[in-house]
Amino acid sequence: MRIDVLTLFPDYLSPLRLSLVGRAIETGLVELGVHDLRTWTHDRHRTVDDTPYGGGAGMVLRPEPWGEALDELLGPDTAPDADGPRLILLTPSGRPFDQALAAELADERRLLFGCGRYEGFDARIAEHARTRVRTDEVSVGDYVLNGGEVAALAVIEAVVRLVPGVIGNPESLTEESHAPGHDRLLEYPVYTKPPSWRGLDVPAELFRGHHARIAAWRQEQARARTRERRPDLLPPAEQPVVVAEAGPGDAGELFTLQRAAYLAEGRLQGWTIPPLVEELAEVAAELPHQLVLTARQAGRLIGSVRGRADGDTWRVGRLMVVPDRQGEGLGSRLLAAIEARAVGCTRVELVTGAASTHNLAFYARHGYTELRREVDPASGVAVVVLGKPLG
Ligand code: JD8
Repeated sequence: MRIDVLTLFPDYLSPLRLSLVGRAIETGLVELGVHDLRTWTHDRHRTVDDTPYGGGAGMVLRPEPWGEALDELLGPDTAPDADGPRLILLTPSGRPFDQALAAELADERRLLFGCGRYEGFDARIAEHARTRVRTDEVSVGDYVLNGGEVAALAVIEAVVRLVPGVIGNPESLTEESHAPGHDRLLEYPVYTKPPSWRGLDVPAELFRGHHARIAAWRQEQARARTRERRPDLLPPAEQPVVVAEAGPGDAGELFTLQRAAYLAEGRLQGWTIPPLVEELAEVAAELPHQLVLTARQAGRLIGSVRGRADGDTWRVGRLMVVPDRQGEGLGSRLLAAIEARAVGCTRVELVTGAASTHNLAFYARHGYTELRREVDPASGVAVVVLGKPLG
Protein backbone atom coordinates (compact mmCIF):
# COMPACT_ATOMS: atom_id res chain seq x y z
CA MET A 1 0.00 0.00 0.00
CA ARG A 2 1.20 3.49 -0.88
CA ILE A 3 0.30 6.31 1.52
CA ASP A 4 0.91 10.00 0.86
CA VAL A 5 0.21 12.67 3.45
CA LEU A 6 -0.17 16.37 2.66
CA THR A 7 0.43 18.57 5.72
CA LEU A 8 1.82 21.86 7.02
CA PHE A 9 3.58 19.94 9.83
CA PRO A 10 5.42 16.93 8.32
CA ASP A 11 7.12 16.12 11.65
CA TYR A 12 3.69 15.42 13.13
CA LEU A 13 3.64 12.22 11.08
CA SER A 14 7.03 10.96 12.29
CA PRO A 15 5.45 8.54 14.79
CA LEU A 16 4.35 6.47 11.78
CA ARG A 17 7.93 5.32 11.43
CA LEU A 18 7.74 3.68 14.86
CA SER A 19 6.41 0.30 16.00
CA LEU A 20 4.06 -1.72 13.82
CA VAL A 21 3.52 0.84 11.03
CA GLY A 22 7.26 1.58 11.07
CA ARG A 23 8.02 -2.12 10.56
CA ALA A 24 5.44 -2.31 7.76
CA ILE A 25 7.30 0.54 6.05
CA GLU A 26 10.70 -1.07 6.65
CA THR A 27 9.48 -4.41 5.26
CA GLY A 28 7.98 -2.66 2.22
CA LEU A 29 4.42 -3.68 2.94
CA VAL A 30 3.67 0.03 3.12
CA GLU A 31 5.28 2.99 1.33
CA LEU A 32 4.88 6.34 3.09
CA GLY A 33 5.41 9.79 1.60
CA VAL A 34 4.92 12.90 3.77
CA HIS A 35 4.71 16.17 1.86
CA ASP A 36 4.92 19.77 3.11
CA LEU A 37 2.08 21.73 1.51
CA ARG A 38 4.28 24.83 1.33
CA THR A 39 6.21 22.99 -1.40
CA TRP A 40 3.41 24.14 -3.71
CA THR A 41 3.54 27.85 -2.82
CA HIS A 42 5.42 30.39 -4.87
CA ASP A 43 5.50 33.62 -2.80
CA ARG A 44 8.27 34.70 -0.44
CA HIS A 45 6.11 33.97 2.61
CA ARG A 46 5.05 30.57 1.27
CA THR A 47 1.42 31.57 2.00
CA VAL A 48 -1.10 28.73 2.39
CA ASP A 49 -3.98 30.57 4.02
CA ASP A 50 -6.11 33.68 3.67
CA THR A 51 -9.06 35.45 5.28
CA PRO A 52 -12.55 33.90 4.92
CA TYR A 53 -14.98 35.35 2.38
CA GLY A 54 -18.06 36.50 4.24
CA GLY A 55 -16.02 37.40 7.30
CA GLY A 56 -15.53 35.39 10.48
CA ALA A 57 -12.66 34.44 12.75
CA GLY A 58 -9.48 32.69 11.66
CA MET A 59 -7.96 31.87 8.32
CA VAL A 60 -8.86 29.42 5.55
CA LEU A 61 -6.56 27.17 3.55
CA ARG A 62 -6.11 28.54 0.03
CA PRO A 63 -7.05 26.08 -2.79
CA GLU A 64 -4.13 26.68 -5.14
CA PRO A 65 -1.38 24.78 -3.26
CA TRP A 66 -3.75 21.78 -2.90
CA GLY A 67 -4.55 21.81 -6.60
CA GLU A 68 -0.88 21.82 -7.53
CA ALA A 69 -0.07 19.14 -4.95
CA LEU A 70 -2.77 16.89 -6.41
CA ASP A 71 -1.45 17.59 -9.91
CA GLU A 72 1.96 16.32 -8.82
CA LEU A 73 0.83 13.42 -6.63
CA LEU A 74 -1.93 12.18 -8.96
CA GLY A 75 -0.50 13.25 -12.32
CA PRO A 76 -2.37 15.44 -14.86
CA ASP A 77 -6.11 15.07 -15.71
CA THR A 78 -6.97 11.96 -13.75
CA ALA A 79 -10.54 10.86 -13.03
CA PRO A 80 -11.99 9.02 -10.04
CA ASP A 81 -11.27 5.31 -10.54
CA ALA A 82 -12.31 2.36 -8.36
CA ASP A 83 -8.79 0.92 -8.66
CA GLY A 84 -7.08 4.26 -8.45
CA PRO A 85 -5.94 6.30 -5.46
CA ARG A 86 -8.39 7.42 -2.77
CA LEU A 87 -8.14 10.80 -1.06
CA ILE A 88 -9.10 11.15 2.61
CA LEU A 89 -9.63 14.74 3.77
CA LEU A 90 -9.75 14.88 7.57
CA THR A 91 -12.32 17.31 8.90
CA PRO A 92 -14.61 17.54 11.95
CA SER A 93 -17.51 17.78 9.48
CA GLY A 94 -16.60 14.47 7.81
CA ARG A 95 -18.31 11.07 7.87
CA PRO A 96 -17.48 9.14 11.07
CA PHE A 97 -14.38 6.98 10.85
CA ASP A 98 -14.97 3.45 12.18
CA GLN A 99 -13.60 -0.07 11.92
CA ALA A 100 -15.70 -0.85 8.87
CA LEU A 101 -14.21 2.12 7.00
CA ALA A 102 -10.74 1.12 8.23
CA ALA A 103 -11.26 -2.36 6.74
CA GLU A 104 -12.50 -0.79 3.49
CA LEU A 105 -9.46 1.50 3.21
CA ALA A 106 -7.10 -1.38 4.00
CA ASP A 107 -8.13 -2.90 0.68
CA GLU A 108 -6.99 0.17 -1.26
CA ARG A 109 -3.66 0.18 -3.07
CA ARG A 110 -3.05 3.91 -2.65
CA LEU A 111 -4.30 6.40 -0.10
CA LEU A 112 -3.71 10.14 0.09
CA PHE A 113 -4.41 12.07 3.29
CA GLY A 114 -5.06 15.81 3.37
CA CYS A 115 -4.39 17.39 6.76
CA GLY A 116 -5.82 20.88 7.17
CA ARG A 117 -5.16 23.59 9.74
CA TYR A 118 -6.62 26.99 10.69
CA GLU A 119 -10.40 27.06 10.16
CA GLY A 120 -10.16 24.34 7.53
CA PHE A 121 -10.11 23.86 3.78
CA ASP A 122 -11.53 26.18 1.10
CA ALA A 123 -14.57 24.07 0.17
CA ARG A 124 -13.50 24.01 -3.50
CA ILE A 125 -10.54 21.79 -2.61
CA ALA A 126 -12.82 18.78 -1.97
CA GLU A 127 -15.11 19.79 -4.83
CA HIS A 128 -12.18 19.88 -7.25
CA ALA A 129 -10.59 16.72 -5.84
CA ARG A 130 -13.82 14.79 -6.48
CA THR A 131 -13.37 15.45 -10.20
CA ARG A 132 -9.91 13.81 -10.06
CA VAL A 133 -9.95 11.08 -7.44
CA ARG A 134 -12.33 9.19 -5.13
CA THR A 135 -12.57 11.53 -2.17
CA ASP A 136 -13.90 11.05 1.37
CA GLU A 137 -14.21 13.74 4.03
CA VAL A 138 -13.71 11.85 7.28
CA SER A 139 -13.88 12.73 10.98
CA VAL A 140 -12.33 10.68 13.77
CA GLY A 141 -14.80 11.79 16.39
CA ASP A 142 -17.11 14.44 17.77
CA TYR A 143 -14.46 16.59 19.41
CA VAL A 144 -12.33 19.41 17.94
CA LEU A 145 -8.63 19.06 17.13
CA ASN A 146 -6.38 21.88 15.89
CA GLY A 147 -5.66 20.15 12.62
CA GLY A 148 -5.91 16.93 10.66
CA GLU A 149 -2.53 15.41 11.54
CA VAL A 150 -3.53 13.63 14.74
CA ALA A 151 -6.62 12.33 12.97
CA ALA A 152 -4.50 11.10 10.05
CA LEU A 153 -2.19 9.27 12.47
CA ALA A 154 -5.17 7.45 13.98
CA VAL A 155 -6.69 6.54 10.62
CA ILE A 156 -3.38 5.40 9.12
CA GLU A 157 -2.56 3.18 12.10
CA ALA A 158 -6.08 1.68 12.12
CA VAL A 159 -5.81 0.96 8.36
CA VAL A 160 -2.20 -0.25 8.11
CA ARG A 161 -2.61 -2.81 10.92
CA LEU A 162 -5.32 -4.46 8.77
CA VAL A 163 -3.04 -4.74 5.73
CA PRO A 164 -2.28 -8.46 5.22
CA GLY A 165 1.10 -9.35 6.66
CA VAL A 166 1.39 -6.36 8.98
CA ILE A 167 -0.01 -8.08 12.07
CA GLY A 168 1.77 -11.37 12.85
CA ASN A 169 -1.34 -13.27 13.95
CA PRO A 170 -4.31 -12.09 11.82
CA GLU A 171 -6.52 -14.28 14.08
CA SER A 172 -6.25 -11.65 16.79
CA LEU A 173 -7.83 -9.12 14.44
CA THR A 174 -11.14 -10.99 14.44
CA GLU A 175 -11.30 -10.99 18.25
CA GLU A 176 -11.18 -7.21 18.52
CA SER A 177 -13.97 -4.79 19.47
CA HIS A 178 -15.69 -3.16 16.52
CA ALA A 179 -14.18 -5.69 14.11
CA PRO A 180 -16.67 -6.22 11.23
CA GLY A 181 -18.65 -9.41 11.85
CA HIS A 182 -17.53 -9.32 15.50
CA ASP A 183 -20.44 -9.27 17.98
CA ARG A 184 -20.02 -5.49 18.46
CA LEU A 185 -19.16 -6.10 22.12
CA LEU A 186 -16.37 -4.24 23.87
CA GLU A 187 -13.36 -6.34 24.84
CA TYR A 188 -13.45 -8.40 28.00
CA PRO A 189 -10.94 -7.52 30.73
CA VAL A 190 -7.55 -9.23 30.43
CA TYR A 191 -5.03 -10.08 33.12
CA THR A 192 -1.43 -11.34 33.44
CA LYS A 193 1.01 -12.08 36.29
CA PRO A 194 1.19 -11.51 39.25
CA PRO A 195 -2.02 -13.32 40.38
CA SER A 196 -2.36 -10.71 43.13
CA TRP A 197 -1.24 -7.10 42.92
CA ARG A 198 -1.70 -4.33 45.46
CA GLY A 199 -4.59 -6.26 46.93
CA LEU A 200 -6.19 -6.83 43.57
CA ASP A 201 -6.61 -10.46 42.54
CA VAL A 202 -7.02 -11.92 39.08
CA PRO A 203 -10.57 -13.36 38.81
CA ALA A 204 -10.59 -17.01 39.92
CA GLU A 205 -12.50 -18.06 36.78
CA LEU A 206 -9.30 -17.61 34.80
CA PHE A 207 -7.36 -20.06 36.92
CA ARG A 208 -9.77 -22.96 36.65
CA GLY A 209 -8.55 -23.84 33.14
CA HIS A 210 -12.10 -24.72 32.08
CA HIS A 211 -12.04 -23.17 28.61
CA ALA A 212 -15.79 -23.17 28.05
CA ARG A 213 -16.36 -21.49 31.43
CA ILE A 214 -13.57 -19.00 30.76
CA ALA A 215 -15.11 -18.19 27.37
CA ALA A 216 -18.54 -17.77 29.01
CA TRP A 217 -17.07 -15.55 31.73
CA ARG A 218 -15.28 -13.42 29.15
CA GLN A 219 -18.46 -13.13 27.05
CA GLU A 220 -20.43 -11.99 30.09
CA GLN A 221 -17.69 -9.51 31.06
CA ALA A 222 -17.70 -8.12 27.51
CA ARG A 223 -21.49 -7.83 27.54
CA ALA A 224 -21.51 -6.14 30.97
CA ARG A 225 -18.88 -3.62 29.86
CA THR A 226 -20.83 -2.92 26.69
CA ARG A 227 -24.10 -2.47 28.58
CA GLU A 228 -22.36 -0.02 30.93
CA ARG A 229 -20.17 1.92 28.53
CA ARG A 230 -21.64 1.51 25.03
CA PRO A 231 -25.25 0.38 25.17
CA ASP A 232 -25.64 1.82 21.65
CA LEU A 233 -23.54 -1.12 20.38
CA LEU A 234 -25.99 -3.68 21.73
CA PRO A 235 -28.88 -5.06 19.65
CA PRO A 236 -31.90 -2.74 20.18
CA ALA A 237 -33.78 -5.30 22.26
CA GLU A 238 -30.79 -5.58 24.62
CA GLN A 239 -30.36 -1.85 25.02
CA PRO A 240 -31.51 -0.25 28.25
CA VAL A 241 -35.04 1.18 28.39
CA VAL A 242 -34.70 4.84 29.23
CA VAL A 243 -37.61 6.56 31.02
CA ALA A 244 -37.52 10.34 30.73
CA GLU A 245 -39.77 13.42 30.62
CA ALA A 246 -41.35 14.05 27.24
CA GLY A 247 -40.58 17.17 25.26
CA PRO A 248 -42.54 18.98 22.54
CA GLY A 249 -40.62 16.95 19.98
CA ASP A 250 -42.22 13.76 21.25
CA ALA A 251 -45.78 14.80 20.34
CA GLY A 252 -45.86 13.03 16.98
CA GLU A 253 -44.56 9.72 18.30
CA LEU A 254 -46.86 9.95 21.34
CA PHE A 255 -49.85 10.50 19.05
CA THR A 256 -48.89 7.43 17.00
CA LEU A 257 -48.21 5.32 20.12
CA GLN A 258 -51.62 6.35 21.49
CA ARG A 259 -53.41 5.28 18.34
CA ALA A 260 -51.59 1.93 18.30
CA ALA A 261 -51.80 1.16 22.01
CA TYR A 262 -55.51 2.01 22.37
CA LEU A 263 -56.70 -0.02 19.38
CA ALA A 264 -57.43 -2.98 21.68
CA GLU A 265 -59.38 -0.65 24.00
CA GLY A 266 -61.28 0.67 21.00
CA ARG A 267 -62.28 -2.85 20.05
CA LEU A 268 -63.52 -3.36 23.64
CA GLN A 269 -64.99 0.05 24.47
CA GLY A 270 -65.88 1.54 21.11
CA TRP A 271 -63.91 3.74 18.70
CA THR A 272 -65.05 7.00 20.28
CA ILE A 273 -62.78 6.71 23.32
CA PRO A 274 -60.73 9.92 23.65
CA PRO A 275 -57.30 8.35 22.94
CA LEU A 276 -58.56 7.23 19.51
CA VAL A 277 -60.31 10.46 18.49
CA GLU A 278 -57.76 12.99 19.78
CA GLU A 279 -55.80 14.63 16.98
CA LEU A 280 -52.06 15.33 16.99
CA ALA A 281 -52.64 18.99 17.89
CA GLU A 282 -54.62 17.99 20.98
CA VAL A 283 -51.91 15.57 22.10
CA ALA A 284 -49.27 18.26 21.59
CA ALA A 285 -51.36 20.88 23.39
CA GLU A 286 -51.72 18.63 26.42
CA LEU A 287 -47.98 18.08 26.88
CA PRO A 288 -47.17 21.33 28.73
CA HIS A 289 -50.05 20.81 31.16
CA GLN A 290 -49.06 17.40 32.47
CA LEU A 291 -45.95 15.48 33.48
CA VAL A 292 -45.51 13.09 30.56
CA LEU A 293 -42.94 10.30 30.78
CA THR A 294 -41.65 8.37 27.79
CA ALA A 295 -39.94 4.99 27.68
CA ARG A 296 -37.44 4.62 24.83
CA GLN A 297 -35.19 1.74 23.80
CA ALA A 298 -32.49 2.32 21.18
CA GLY A 299 -34.30 5.57 20.45
CA ARG A 300 -37.65 3.91 19.76
CA LEU A 301 -40.65 5.20 21.79
CA ILE A 302 -42.12 2.02 23.30
CA GLY A 303 -44.27 3.41 26.14
CA SER A 304 -45.59 6.46 27.94
CA VAL A 305 -47.70 7.63 30.89
CA ARG A 306 -48.71 10.99 32.29
CA GLY A 307 -49.74 12.53 35.57
CA ARG A 308 -51.05 15.82 36.91
CA ALA A 309 -51.78 17.08 40.38
CA ASP A 310 -55.39 17.86 41.22
CA GLY A 311 -55.28 19.06 44.78
CA ASP A 312 -53.77 16.22 46.80
CA THR A 313 -54.77 13.72 44.14
CA TRP A 314 -52.26 12.64 41.50
CA ARG A 315 -54.29 11.89 38.36
CA VAL A 316 -52.54 9.31 36.17
CA GLY A 317 -53.52 8.68 32.56
CA ARG A 318 -52.57 7.45 29.12
CA LEU A 319 -50.49 4.53 30.39
CA MET A 320 -49.56 2.92 27.10
CA VAL A 321 -47.08 0.41 25.67
CA VAL A 322 -46.52 -0.42 22.00
CA PRO A 323 -48.46 -3.59 21.15
CA ASP A 324 -45.34 -5.62 20.28
CA ARG A 325 -43.77 -4.94 23.69
CA GLN A 326 -46.73 -5.52 25.99
CA GLY A 327 -46.44 -8.20 28.69
CA GLU A 328 -42.79 -7.45 29.48
CA GLY A 329 -43.43 -5.38 32.63
CA LEU A 330 -42.96 -2.02 30.94
CA GLY A 331 -46.42 -0.85 32.03
CA SER A 332 -45.57 -1.64 35.63
CA ARG A 333 -42.30 0.24 35.33
CA LEU A 334 -44.01 3.29 33.85
CA LEU A 335 -46.75 3.21 36.50
CA ALA A 336 -44.16 3.08 39.28
CA ALA A 337 -42.21 5.90 37.62
CA ILE A 338 -45.22 8.21 37.39
CA GLU A 339 -46.37 7.37 40.93
CA ALA A 340 -42.89 8.28 42.15
CA ARG A 341 -43.37 11.75 40.63
CA ALA A 342 -46.58 12.45 42.63
CA VAL A 343 -44.89 15.09 44.75
CA GLY A 344 -47.18 16.62 47.39
CA CYS A 345 -50.07 14.26 46.67
CA THR A 346 -51.48 11.77 49.15
CA ARG A 347 -53.41 9.59 46.73
CA VAL A 348 -53.41 8.58 43.07
CA GLU A 349 -56.42 8.05 40.84
CA LEU A 350 -56.88 6.86 37.28
CA VAL A 351 -59.64 5.78 34.95
CA THR A 352 -59.96 2.73 32.73
CA GLY A 353 -62.69 1.18 30.65
CA ALA A 354 -65.27 -0.85 32.57
CA ALA A 355 -64.90 -3.60 29.94
CA SER A 356 -61.12 -3.67 30.22
CA THR A 357 -60.83 -6.74 32.43
CA HIS A 358 -57.12 -6.97 31.59
CA ASN A 359 -56.48 -3.39 32.74
CA LEU A 360 -58.64 -3.78 35.83
CA ALA A 361 -56.64 -6.86 36.84
CA PHE A 362 -53.40 -5.04 36.10
CA TYR A 363 -54.28 -2.08 38.34
CA ALA A 364 -55.57 -4.36 41.07
CA ARG A 365 -52.16 -6.09 41.05
CA HIS A 366 -50.65 -2.65 41.65
CA GLY A 367 -52.80 -1.88 44.68
CA TYR A 368 -55.59 0.09 43.02
CA THR A 369 -59.15 -0.35 44.21
CA GLU A 370 -62.41 0.64 42.55
CA LEU A 371 -63.74 4.02 43.76
CA ARG A 372 -66.76 4.45 41.48
CA ARG A 373 -68.18 3.69 38.05
CA GLU A 374 -69.32 6.44 35.68
CA VAL A 375 -69.87 7.24 32.03
CA ASP A 376 -67.11 9.18 30.29
CA PRO A 377 -68.86 12.36 29.15
CA ALA A 378 -66.74 12.72 26.01
CA SER A 379 -67.29 9.22 24.64
CA GLY A 380 -70.28 7.96 26.55
CA VAL A 381 -68.23 4.89 27.48
CA ALA A 382 -68.59 3.21 30.88
CA VAL A 383 -65.44 3.65 32.94
CA VAL A 384 -64.11 2.71 36.36
CA VAL A 385 -62.32 5.19 38.58
CA LEU A 386 -59.56 3.45 40.53
CA GLY A 387 -57.40 4.81 43.30
CA LYS A 388 -54.94 4.11 46.06
CA PRO A 389 -53.21 6.05 48.80
CA LEU A 390 -49.63 7.13 48.23
CA GLY A 391 -46.61 6.71 50.55
C1 JD8 B 1 -9.00 18.88 10.36
C2 JD8 B 1 -8.41 22.42 10.90
C3 JD8 B 1 -9.19 22.85 13.23
C4 JD8 B 1 -11.67 22.73 13.04
C5 JD8 B 1 -11.86 25.42 13.91
C6 JD8 B 1 -10.36 24.24 15.38
C7 JD8 B 1 -10.92 15.27 12.22
N1 JD8 B 1 -12.47 14.67 14.67
C8 JD8 B 1 -11.85 15.88 14.41
N2 JD8 B 1 -11.88 16.94 15.21
N3 JD8 B 1 -11.19 17.97 14.63
C9 JD8 B 1 -10.73 17.55 13.45
C10 JD8 B 1 -10.00 18.44 12.51
C11 JD8 B 1 -9.82 19.79 12.91
C12 JD8 B 1 -9.21 20.65 12.00
C13 JD8 B 1 -8.82 20.20 10.73
C14 JD8 B 1 -9.60 18.00 11.26
C15 JD8 B 1 -8.31 21.34 10.05
N4 JD8 B 1 -8.94 21.99 12.06
C16 JD8 B 1 -10.47 23.63 13.01
C17 JD8 B 1 -12.94 23.50 12.86
C18 JD8 B 1 -13.06 24.55 13.95
N5 JD8 B 1 -10.57 24.70 14.03
C19 JD8 B 1 -11.13 16.20 13.27
N6 JD8 B 1 -10.78 14.47 11.42
